[in-house]
Amino acid sequence: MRRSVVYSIVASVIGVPLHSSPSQAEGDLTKQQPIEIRIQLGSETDALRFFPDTIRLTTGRLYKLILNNPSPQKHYFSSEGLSQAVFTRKVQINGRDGQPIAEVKGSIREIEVYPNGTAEWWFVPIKAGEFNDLYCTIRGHTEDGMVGKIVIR
Ligand SMILES: [Cu+2]
Repeated sequence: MRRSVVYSIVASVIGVPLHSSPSQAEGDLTKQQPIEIRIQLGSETDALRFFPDTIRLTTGRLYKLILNNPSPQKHYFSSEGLSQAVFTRKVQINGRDGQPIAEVKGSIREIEVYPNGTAEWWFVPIKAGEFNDLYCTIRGHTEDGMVGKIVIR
């Protein structure tokens, strides 16, 4: 009996995992250094805009979308198209001192950011597309121009 076979049997008996979990797989795209993109939701003077309002991404790269709200009111970052085109690694919520206070895992479609708040959306785009459905879902904000476009190549 070869040593690896013996190890397999012993490992299965004593419950040692033979393989690392999928999230630690070799070649895992989410282990790249993230490309940071800062997006402002609104402004200090309460402009109802995303800055910038066009976001360009490339498939297969890890991004850290830093969503910051410097305005006096809350805003949403919502795009069904983007949510369907990316694999989310996590959303990280930071406290006022910039230190992380929570991480959210799983599919994300919409993020609400409160005044002076920041959330980081870490994801890998997995399919190309052009999405004109970025908007803030608060009543009146879309109509006033709080919309944007996401281009994935
Ligand atoms: Cu808004």
